[in-house]
Amino acid sequence: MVSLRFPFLFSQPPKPANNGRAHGRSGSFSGATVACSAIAAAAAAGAAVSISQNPNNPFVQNALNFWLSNFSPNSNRFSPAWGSLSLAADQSPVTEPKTGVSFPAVLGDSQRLLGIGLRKKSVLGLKNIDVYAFGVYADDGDIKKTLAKKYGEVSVSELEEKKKLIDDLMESDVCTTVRLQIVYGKLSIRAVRSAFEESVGSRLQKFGGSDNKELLQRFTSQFKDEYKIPRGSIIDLSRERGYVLRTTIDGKEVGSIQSKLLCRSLLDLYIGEEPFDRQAKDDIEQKLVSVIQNF
Ligand code: DAO
Ligand code: DAO
Repeated sequence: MVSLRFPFLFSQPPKPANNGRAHGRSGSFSGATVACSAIAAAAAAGAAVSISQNPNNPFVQNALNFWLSNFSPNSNRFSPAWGSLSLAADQSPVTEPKTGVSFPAVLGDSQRLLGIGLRKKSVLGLKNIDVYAFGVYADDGDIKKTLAKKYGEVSVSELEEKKKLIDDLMESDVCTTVRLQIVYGKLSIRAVRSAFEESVGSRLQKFGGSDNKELLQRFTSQFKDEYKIPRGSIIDLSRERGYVLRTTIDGKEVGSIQSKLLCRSLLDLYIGEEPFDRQAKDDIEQKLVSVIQNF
């Protein structure tokens, strides 16, 4: 009897999403990948049934070889094409339902949208305002090189494994972009600075321990008082190779700062332990798992 890794696949059925809200948000971009996985699962199930009936049938053997080379999580033979195919298949933009803001599925050819969410802020404890919608992107090739190798063979459905995976993404040198699309119409640079000092500042403290005022100031001093960030502005915060955090506003570069701690702290706002939007973090985690398992 041939030894197969089917249990891996069967213990990991592709989950389109964990609830209705997530499905509404991510359905259009995860659909293709999920459909492919479902075909793979069906093919595997078919092969398994046939094998138990007649393992020497050449048709069955061919089908099995095909499945093993194309869909086995440990196989590298066809995976580059498979990887880029699934990136190309995930082409439809995703719209954040509350604000109607839309995010492209792919940024700069190789960064794939993992999930979207909403940053709210409570003002004087009285009302909650929607400040911006965000999308988290990560480089497909980097995910493959750095994370798929490590997690491709383990069952990432385990909560503990998911936590390690997301921690690894935050710590790693995988190129990522957090795109912010401003929806609040009265955002002042002063408010941005003070929000940043509070949110990122607390993370710098948490992960860096010592005094990080200088780093914080270096970052906030990039935002000149004369900048305008009206509703509709797009701010990209990109972690580039070597832990360089590059900020652009509407495509224009504002500045770059090399700091692993700063990069880590920024990503923590969206995918760390106390994210701005918990549902977004869950969706991102889920999407990352499915990307890794479909390489
Ligand atoms: O107008 O008083 C007010 C509310 C301002 C809220 C500002 C929140 C800023 C959040 C950071 C935005 C980063 C682009
Ligand atoms: O939401 O609390 C938060 C912080 C988000 C990071 C903000 C980076 C802002 C860069 C904007 C420059 C505007 C001139």
